[in-house]
Amino acid sequence: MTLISEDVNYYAHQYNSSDRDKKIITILDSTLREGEQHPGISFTTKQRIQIAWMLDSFGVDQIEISPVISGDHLLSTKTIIKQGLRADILAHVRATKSDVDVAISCGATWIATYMGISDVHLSAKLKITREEAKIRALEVADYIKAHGLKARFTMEDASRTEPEFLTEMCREMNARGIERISIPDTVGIMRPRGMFNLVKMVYEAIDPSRTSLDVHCHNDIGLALANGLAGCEAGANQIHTTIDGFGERTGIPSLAEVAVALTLIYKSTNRLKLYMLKDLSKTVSQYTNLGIPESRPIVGDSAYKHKAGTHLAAILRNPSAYEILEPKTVGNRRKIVFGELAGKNGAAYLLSLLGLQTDEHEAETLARGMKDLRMGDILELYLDDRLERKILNDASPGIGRKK
Ligand code: HCA
Ligand code: CU
Repeated sequence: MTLISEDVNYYAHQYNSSDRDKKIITILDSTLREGEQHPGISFTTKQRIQIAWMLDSFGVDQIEISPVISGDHLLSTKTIIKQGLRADILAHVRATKSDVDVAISCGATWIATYMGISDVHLSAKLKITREEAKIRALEVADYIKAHGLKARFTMEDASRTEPEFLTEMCREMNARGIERISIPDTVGIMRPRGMFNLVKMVYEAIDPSRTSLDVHCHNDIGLALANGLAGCEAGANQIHTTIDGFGERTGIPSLAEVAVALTLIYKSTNRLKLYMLKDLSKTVSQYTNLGIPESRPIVGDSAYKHKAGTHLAAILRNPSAYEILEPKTVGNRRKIVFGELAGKNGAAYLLSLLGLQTDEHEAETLARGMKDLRMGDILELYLDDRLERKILNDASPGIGRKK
């Protein structure tokens, strides 16, 4: 059977079932809370406000910040709440009445409380029994609801919690009309199928019309993004991110990867301004001084560089041969790398940029010369405007691209 489509990624989308399971999945960004838990990161109040504005304008649905860390965080939380952004601002605090009071004093309308409910968290951290934990959690939930506020409850260390206890806690929260429950893989131990099973179990235990599920996955083995997306396939409708994936230890999924995955391969309808992704990453890297690894997907400098001769030959005709999206749609740029791997087509392009008339023989000589120099990569170039324009006209920009 031959399926005919204009979209070069058509068959990939068929394998992914992207057209079948389209559903709206929103993003909560936790750069200001989880992100600041990354070693070496501490924003100023002014930086936090700027990041919140940028995230809001980018289009995330919720932004999380903790007011209880310091006086400075308290001030940031109050000020960000006052900005009247479109995104909900969630004050993230421990599940205690005194922490909730701090969140309320900030003017928060959304409060996210968390409690470690696995046996190891109950014994090593809270030093209470499951029964005591349940009483405390429900008291706090009732307390928030008595104030007429919206609430999320995080079942911290959910992936290592006894399933009966986890589902019982979720059912109780559900019955109290808690708007959202977060199911985190706090230690990053899950594989995608495991995260799917965990979220599905919770989803089936509650009435999802009363309570929606968030997934929050840590990246200790590098599976955070895959696990988070698996959780969304199982019933969660919101995924947690931070800009560049910073967070406790090795962090959580990056905003850029999640935003592109949701848009391109999950076909989730959204209003995200993907072209801001590179700038968001640059802004945060200026504030953290941690830099952006050049190989980082979407926002890294090498994300859309092409080097091998066979790749260059194709890219110069139609970049879709080796790109899944037009780099400008995520605020990045395409570059080609000239050096010993460039080959005849790369060499011919270089000669044409220099305004030199070329025949095949000259291009081959230059390609051989570059190989014999053994100098590795000699230069990197953006495609010239004329060719970029031609490519943009030939292959439609952005997400759906022509063959
Ligand atoms: C933490 C724990 C947390 C909470 C996640 C959430 C986790 O550092 O306080 O509230 O959704 O990973 O379990 O980040
Ligand atoms: Cu976390």
